[in-house]
Amino acid sequence: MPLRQLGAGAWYRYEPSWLSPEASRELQRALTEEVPWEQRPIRMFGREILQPRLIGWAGALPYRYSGQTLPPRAGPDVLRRLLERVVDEVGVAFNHILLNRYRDGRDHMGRHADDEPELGREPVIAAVSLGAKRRFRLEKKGSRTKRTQPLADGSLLVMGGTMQHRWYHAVLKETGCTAERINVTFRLLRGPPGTRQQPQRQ
Ligand SMILES: O=C(O)CCC(=O)C(=O)O
Repeated sequence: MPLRQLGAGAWYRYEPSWLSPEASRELQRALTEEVPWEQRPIRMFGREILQPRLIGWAGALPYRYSGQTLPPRAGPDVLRRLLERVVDEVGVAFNHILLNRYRDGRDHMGRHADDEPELGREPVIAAVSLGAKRRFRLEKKGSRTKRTQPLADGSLLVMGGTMQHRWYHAVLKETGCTAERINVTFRLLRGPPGTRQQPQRQ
């Protein structure tokens, strides 16, 4: 998979056609039907707001982000099969799946980094995109440097190294986008919320 180095140990890999158009369409259909989608509240700047998208998840450990905790939940078989493929491709034993469903271009995701301690020091995070192509914005922390990576239908994105410590990411609003998109994100949780990786021995 093509590798993009962003400096200071931050990198991502992006494969635009990881799934065929037919496989992607079928997966999007199955996930739309089989995942229990919710619009959940999160805490932002001390206020509770509804997330501007629907979410679903699967994993044996709770996952906490933006002031909400997703309890352990089993996923449908279709997700388990996708997890196996992504684990094979990336070589990381992912154990948590978060799904984001953008109903149209008004649904979006604000700037953030996946830097919860239970993800470890340099987490590898993989994401499969299904449906509408959306713009993924990368912003270097403490700088004006920005990059935009369009995420195509059937693509696989893998972020790693210092990416979560040095860069934010976001999914931008796009007026004019009327189609749905599902993002399926794979993480390796090292324990329940707050778990810290043990320091490495010299
Ligand atoms: O929808 C996307 O591609 C981004 C998902 C994301 O940033 C996240 O789950 O943390």
